[in-house]
Amino acid sequence: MIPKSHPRYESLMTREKIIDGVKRGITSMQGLIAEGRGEAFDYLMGEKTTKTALEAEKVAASLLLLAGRPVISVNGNAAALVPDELIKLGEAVNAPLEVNLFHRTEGRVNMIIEHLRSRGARSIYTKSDAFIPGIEHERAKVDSDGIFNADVVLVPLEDGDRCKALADMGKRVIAIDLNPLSRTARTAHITVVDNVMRAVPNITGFALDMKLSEKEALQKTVREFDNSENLARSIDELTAHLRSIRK
Ligand code: PTJ
Repeated sequence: MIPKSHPRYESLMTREKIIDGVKRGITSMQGLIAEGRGEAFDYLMGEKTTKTALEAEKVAASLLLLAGRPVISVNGNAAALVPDELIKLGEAVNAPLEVNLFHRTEGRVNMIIEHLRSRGARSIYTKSDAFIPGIEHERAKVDSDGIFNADVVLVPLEDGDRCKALADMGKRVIAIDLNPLSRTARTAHITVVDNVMRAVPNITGFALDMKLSEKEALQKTVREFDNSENLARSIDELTAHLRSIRK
């Protein structure tokens, strides 16, 4: 039992969720390592949503609202950490979910689909009848109506090569990744440098607020966003946070 009064309660609870995901067969063993890396970056950032991340979250919501065929990709870590939040986001922006795994087994794909359905997900792409060109591992397998056909794909925390392959297919990619230096962060069109636990509800909040906004206003928000600049500012925020502790 972790007491709520513990100063790092949220972080420790996140860890418990990932461990639970591994025990249930939803999350891969490698997911534990990914979580550790994420935790380290979150710690360096001060375990809070920065101003820069909040800006990216607003742009992400705008792009999802503008999309014609948005899809939210779900891996083993996202399924363990934010299943309900991803379902809510999907409903807010009309984006079905699709399970897409790096360490893919059919068993784990089906278990995650069942997990999402049991939490209330109604719209999930479940076929694996198409391949993302340029990817030689199992992550290439996608649904021809889902990720393969999407114009905007949200990829919460992952390794980098699929992000580039999706961008090469002409899709707009939104990544959530606490590591502003990662390949995913540098390849995505919009990178949210924030913990997926905070990022997904924030994007949903923006989407609900902006749902009735004019298309032109959303387009302007997306057009004015510069991902490289945003990533550079994330690194500035990280170093500023470290300097503030050093004083
Ligand atoms: O379920 P699978 O088989 O698809 O595998 C999923 C993982 C995440 C294991 C796989 O994609 C992988 O190995 O990813 P990487 O290369 O470890 O990258 C994960 C990235 O996510 C790293 O840059 C971490 O910093 C970041 N990350 C980890 N936890 C979080 C996070 N970003 C946001 N929120 C987190 N909670």
